[in-house]
Amino acid sequence: MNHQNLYRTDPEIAGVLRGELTRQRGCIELIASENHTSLSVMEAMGSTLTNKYAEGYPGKRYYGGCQKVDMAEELARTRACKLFGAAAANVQPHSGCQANQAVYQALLNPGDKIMGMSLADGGHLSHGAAFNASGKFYDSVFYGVDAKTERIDMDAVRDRALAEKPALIIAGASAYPRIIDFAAFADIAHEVGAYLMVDMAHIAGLVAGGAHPSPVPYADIVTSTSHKTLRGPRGGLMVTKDPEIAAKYDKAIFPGTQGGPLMHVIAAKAVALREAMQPEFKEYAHQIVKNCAAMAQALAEGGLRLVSGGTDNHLCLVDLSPAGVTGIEVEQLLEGIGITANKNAIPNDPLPTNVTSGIRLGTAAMTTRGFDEAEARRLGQIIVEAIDKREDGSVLRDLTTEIDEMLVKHPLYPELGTHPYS
Ligand code: DSN
Repeated sequence: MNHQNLYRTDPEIAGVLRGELTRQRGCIELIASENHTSLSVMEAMGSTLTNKYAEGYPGKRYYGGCQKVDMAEELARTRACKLFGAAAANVQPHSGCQANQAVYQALLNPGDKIMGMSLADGGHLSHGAAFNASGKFYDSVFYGVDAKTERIDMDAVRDRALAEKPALIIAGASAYPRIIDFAAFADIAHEVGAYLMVDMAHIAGLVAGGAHPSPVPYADIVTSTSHKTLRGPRGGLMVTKDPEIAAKYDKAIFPGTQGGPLMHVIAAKAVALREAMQPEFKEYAHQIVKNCAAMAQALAEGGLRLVSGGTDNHLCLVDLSPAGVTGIEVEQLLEGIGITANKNAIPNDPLPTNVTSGIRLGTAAMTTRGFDEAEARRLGQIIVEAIDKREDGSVLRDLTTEIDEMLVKHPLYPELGTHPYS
């Protein structure tokens, strides 16, 4: 983490790195899909493993010199299997999107029907959105949330599946604050003869820490990113209880959709997976959920409407329309006082996606920094106060000072100190 070479050879990029560290240190990160990895994860990423080509899999590579990277990949696969109770894992996907594309290639033919959660209701673009490869090459249909409860209605999912007869059903979301009933999804998939894929990207860390039910016993195949609640490097992975599906998936990743795997990222995934096996990670995962509940309660008490009425996981989706503000306005307002978050459509949002009526708030990163429930609750109150008094510069200044005090209490990467090269 000492960037003295970079400062010498490329001061512009060194300055960007320094600036990003300062930015992350200077704001409370509430983007639900982000986290702060350990320095060990970052050390594994910034390593000589970035130099190595290793197309293929451990023991069956198309390049020589793969002894060490084989060990890294084997460790990552074994740890992923152990952590999630799976029979097989693939840690090569470069991202969550690519992890998903490989499922379609492994299990479907172009034109087959897939059924995922609609993007407008909290699903992900790689689950069949028209502008994504998943929607261009497959015939995608969608389920959503119930108009009243704003939760997934499993009877409605079943009716849609019976009517559409998809070859693959996808469970998993980007902006859904409730527990997903994987057993019910599996029953429906079995009834209609579909595969069940679960994309657990958002909740993987909660699953690992026992703070959300695991999809692995129910799904034919489970994909994830490694950088959200799981707190690893940016990347994707797949786990399954079915070795035959795993064999098809391996071919779909390489040579199907990717060439050389990113061995430095795979080593970093192994580090993160080991971290997620430690008892402290269980506490961390449960604390994320407790913090989110505390923050959400304060938001609701302050008069904001929570989509679905609350949260069971690491995120809440806030309907800002009662306060007469938009998602983009609140995103910018919060950034001004030291909180990073993202605007997000709410179900049946009348506003365009670059404006939105909602904001998505997640507690994975702030929990990594050591925030507890009382502080999460206060953060919820601060957000309400900032929205209510958005025209009052002196209130906003006071709130900024309070956020600064919280940040000082929970420093980020204190080990890096203030060394100019850090
Ligand atoms: N972009 C991620 C998120 O923010 O939820 C999903 O890929």
